[in-house]
Amino acid sequence: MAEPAERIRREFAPQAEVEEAARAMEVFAKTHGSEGRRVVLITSGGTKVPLESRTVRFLDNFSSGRRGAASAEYFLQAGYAVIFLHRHRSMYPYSRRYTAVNWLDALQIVPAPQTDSALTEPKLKVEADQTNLPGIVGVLKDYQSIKGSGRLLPVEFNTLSDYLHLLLAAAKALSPLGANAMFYLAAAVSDFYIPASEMPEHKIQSSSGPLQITMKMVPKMLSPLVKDWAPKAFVISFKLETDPSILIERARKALETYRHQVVVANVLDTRRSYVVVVTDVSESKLSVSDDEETRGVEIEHKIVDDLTSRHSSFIEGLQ
Ligand code: 9Z3
Repeated sequence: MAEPAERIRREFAPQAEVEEAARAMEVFAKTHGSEGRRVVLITSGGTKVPLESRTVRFLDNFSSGRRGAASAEYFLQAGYAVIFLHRHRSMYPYSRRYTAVNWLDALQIVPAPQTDSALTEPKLKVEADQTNLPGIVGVLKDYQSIKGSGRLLPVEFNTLSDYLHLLLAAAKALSPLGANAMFYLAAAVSDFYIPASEMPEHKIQSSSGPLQITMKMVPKMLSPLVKDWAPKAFVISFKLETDPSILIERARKALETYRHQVVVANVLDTRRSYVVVVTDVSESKLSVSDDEETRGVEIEHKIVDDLTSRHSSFIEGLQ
């Protein structure tokens, strides 16, 4: 295994049950691979970078995980098997539509039909008020059908360190699938971290005055992923900027540096309605109009449609 993998093992202590998740991903990839199904690894959500070993404070970022969770639904709809590598408590496929709902307002206690003798306590059941949960019947049906199909494997990370270990494990699991594997790297991963050896053990004291920290660069995973870990896979990274004027140039730079297939470029403020799909030879703008938005069209649907067809061409050796 190439040097970056060694560095991850040496410098980042995982907290999650990485080995168990690694085994689950391997079995999942084997099962779906042997049935000829395409498998996509979606990464989603932000990462948490601790400032102390007994962590009180950490550095986080804005990502809600909506892009990843919505995309997972559309990949599942397109027939893919999905490993959903997501930040703990970030948005989740299907349930993401109800993150703003207070469930206690949406549920009611009602009497249940009595089957036993009159001596037992009256039975109660809980009913959902659908006005507070728009579309719940359809969403629940989709969720249950996908769950039953075994095509969705959720894997959670919390810290940057967990993420790095799990991405490496996922790449190993998917590599045997060759071009049938897709990596859809939508997580907003920290570029900076403090190595365990340089981290204070205890809570940093404010009595010591203003805080100055120096952070190291996180190893770029895309490079070994494309070159060594899963060299035949179809790899998509996301490029996020706040300044639209440098977006495409940065996306092109990433393609040149890592030599993968696609960069989906987006700007923080407009990311829900506009992205550019950038390849070596093309730039395709995808957008959601106001009218489409009111009809519930999501940009992720368009991104996934675009990428699944590019993936087909890639498998056929055309891209
Ligand atoms: C993205 O650009 C995603 O589209 C968003 C989605 C994180 C903006 P939300 O989770 O937002 O739906 O709220 N992801 C990649 C962001 C990133 O950090 N990319 C790195 C970079 O731009 C390269 S891998 O340098």
